[in-house]
Amino acid sequence: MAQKVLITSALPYANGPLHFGHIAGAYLPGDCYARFQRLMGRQVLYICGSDEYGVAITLSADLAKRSPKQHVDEFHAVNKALFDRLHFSFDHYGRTTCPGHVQMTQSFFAALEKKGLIEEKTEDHLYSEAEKRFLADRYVVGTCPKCGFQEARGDECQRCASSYEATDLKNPRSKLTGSPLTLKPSLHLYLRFDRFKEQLQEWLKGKQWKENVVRFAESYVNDLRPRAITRDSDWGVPVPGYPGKVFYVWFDAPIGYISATQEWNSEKWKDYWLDPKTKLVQFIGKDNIPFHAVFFPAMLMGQDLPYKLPDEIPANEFLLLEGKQFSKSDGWTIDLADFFQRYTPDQARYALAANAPETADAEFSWKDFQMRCNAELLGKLGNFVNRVLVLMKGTVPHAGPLTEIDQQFLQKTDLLMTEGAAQFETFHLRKASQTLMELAQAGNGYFDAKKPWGKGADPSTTISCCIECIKNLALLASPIIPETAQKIWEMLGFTTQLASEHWDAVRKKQIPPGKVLPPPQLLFRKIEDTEIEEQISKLGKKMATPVTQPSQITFADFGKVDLRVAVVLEAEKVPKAKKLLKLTLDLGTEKRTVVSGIALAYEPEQLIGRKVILVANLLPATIMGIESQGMILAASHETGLELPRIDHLPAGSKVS
Ligand code: B3M
Ligand code: ZN
Repeated sequence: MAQKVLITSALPYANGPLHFGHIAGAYLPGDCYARFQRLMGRQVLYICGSDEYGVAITLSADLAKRSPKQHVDEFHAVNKALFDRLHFSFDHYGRTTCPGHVQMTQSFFAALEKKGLIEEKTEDHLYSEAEKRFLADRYVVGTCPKCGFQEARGDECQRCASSYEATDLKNPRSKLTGSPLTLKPSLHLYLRFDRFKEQLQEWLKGKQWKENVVRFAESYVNDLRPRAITRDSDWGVPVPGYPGKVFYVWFDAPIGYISATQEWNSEKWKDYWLDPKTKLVQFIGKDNIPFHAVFFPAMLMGQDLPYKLPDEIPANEFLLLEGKQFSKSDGWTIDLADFFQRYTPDQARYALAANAPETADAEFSWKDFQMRCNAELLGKLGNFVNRVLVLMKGTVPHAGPLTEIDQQFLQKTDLLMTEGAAQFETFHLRKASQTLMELAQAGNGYFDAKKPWGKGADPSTTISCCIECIKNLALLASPIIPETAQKIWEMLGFTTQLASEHWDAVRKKQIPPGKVLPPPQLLFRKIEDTEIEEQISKLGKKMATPVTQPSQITFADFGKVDLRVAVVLEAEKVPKAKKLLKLTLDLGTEKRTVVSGIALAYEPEQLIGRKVILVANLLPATIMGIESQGMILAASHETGLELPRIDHLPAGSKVS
C-alpha cells in the first residue's frame, strides 16, 4: 500500500489578510511538497485551516471595534480565497470554530486530566488597574527575559523567538493603553509538561531536522515546566467545569489539525492520525517551533489513543519585503487584489519558491520578481518551450540515431530530474526551483549548440530530444507552477491532469512520432520596468485612512439642500483668522456675504470673478463677528483643499 503522508501547514490566525511573507514560509513549501508527494504516488492528505481563537483574534477584533466572530468570519474567507487564488491543493481548509473542535479539544483535556497531568493553581497574573481586568499575554508588552528586547510580546519574543509566560517579562505594560501592570492572584489550570521530559528527550534523539529546530526543541525540553492552559475569556473552547475560562489558544490550535482532519472525513481521519505508518510532516514558521516540536508532541503523548507524532517539522525563516518586515499599517506591503490583476499565481509562486526563506531570512523585492519572471520564467523556460514547438511546426518528428551530444543532453536531463526530486523530498524548494531553471537552460544550450534551424540541417533528432526535455520540465515544474506545467503538458498533446499523474510514469512516457500537437501558446508575458517602478513607488505610502461612512439619507433629504452657482465679487482676509476669507457673492438675484475657511488654499485676488457653489438655504451663522449667509463647497484632503469648477453657467444656476 502507498505510503500515507499527512501534511499540515500552520493554521493562520484569521485576524487579518495573509501576505506573501506568510505564504513563502509555512504555506507554499507545504503545497509544493504535497504536490510532489502526490506525483510520487503517495497517499497524501494536506490539511490547513484558520486559527480563530485566542487573544490575537480578540485583540485585533477589539481594535476593529467588532465581535471576534465577525472578525474571523471575514478573514477566514479572505485567507481561504487567497489560497484558492494561488492554487493551493489543501484537501481541507477548516477552522477552529467548527463544531467538532470543541469536543476534540475537551477530549484531549479529559485524557490529560485523567492521567493526573492537570493541576489547579492560583497564581499571580498581570492585572491592569487602569483597565480593571486581567490582561492576556497578547495585551501585554515588555522586555524579553532572554534577550532584553524591550518591545517583546507577551507570549513569545519576536526578536529571539523564545516563548515564556507574560509574567516573566520585565517592565510589563498594557499594549492598548501603556498602563503599568501589577500581579494579582487568579486560578488557572496547568499542564504538567515537565512530566514528559524523558519521553520527549527519547523521541527527539536522532531526529534529522534542521539544526535550529533541534536546538530549540532540546533547550525547551531541558527546561520544561508546568504551563497554564486556561485563560479568562469568553472567546475560545470552554473549559468544562470552569465557567468564564477557555483553553489557551496554543492548547486548542494544534488540536485544530486533528479536528480539521475529522471534519474532512469523520472516519478516515483516524487512518492518518492513529496509524504509526503515516508520515506526519508539519510546515511552520520559525516562531512556532516550541509549540510543534515540544508542547504539541507532549499533548499527543498524553492521550490514550495512539496519536502520530510529527516526523518532520520543516520550519522556515521569515520573508522580508524590500529589506523590511511586511507591515500593513506602514503601507509596507503588496496589495494582492492589485497584484493579481497584473500577475499570475504562477509568477508569484515561482518568485516565492525561488526565494523561499529556508536557511535564513529572505526577501521579496520587485526587481527580483521582475528578474525571476522575465529572465527565468520567460527567458529560460518559456523561451525554450516556445522555440522548440515553433520550429517543430505541429508534428512530432521521428528521431534519427543519437549522437554523443544528444546522449549527453538526455543524460543531463535525467540527472537534473533525479536531483530535483531529491530536493523536493528533502524540503529544498529553493534548490528545486534552481534545478528547474538549470534544466531549461540545458535545453536552450543544447538547442543553440545543435542549431536545428540551420540550412540543410535535419532538426528531427534535436527536436525529439528537446520534446523529451520539455515533458520533464513540465513534470519538474508541476509542484511549483502547476498552471504553467499543465499548459505545457497539454501543448505536448496530453489531455490528463499532470498533477494526478505518477512521476515515474511521466518520466517513461513517450510522445509518439507523427503525433500532431496543438498550436503552442506563450506561457509568460514580459514585465516592463515602468510597472515595477510603479509598484516600488507605492511602498511605504500609508493606505488612506478609511473615511467614516456617513449614514444614508433619502433623496428627499438631499433635495432639501439648495445648491446654487455664485460669482465671487469681493474677497478679503478676516483679521486674526488665518484660515478665513470674507466673500461677497453674486447669486444672480441677490448678493450674499459668506465666511469661508479657504484662506490657506486661495489668495483673495485669485477668487475675484470665479464661480463657486453655494449652499444657499443654510441658516445664517455669525463667524468672527461677521454674519455668514451660507457656505461654499470645497473638497478637502490631508494634502490640501480645492474648489469645484463651474465655467460657463451663470450665477444662480441650480446644482443638483
Ligand atoms: N496561528 C500562529 C501563527 O499564525 C498560529 C499557528 C497555529 S498552528 C497550530 O503564526
Ligand atoms: Zn528575546
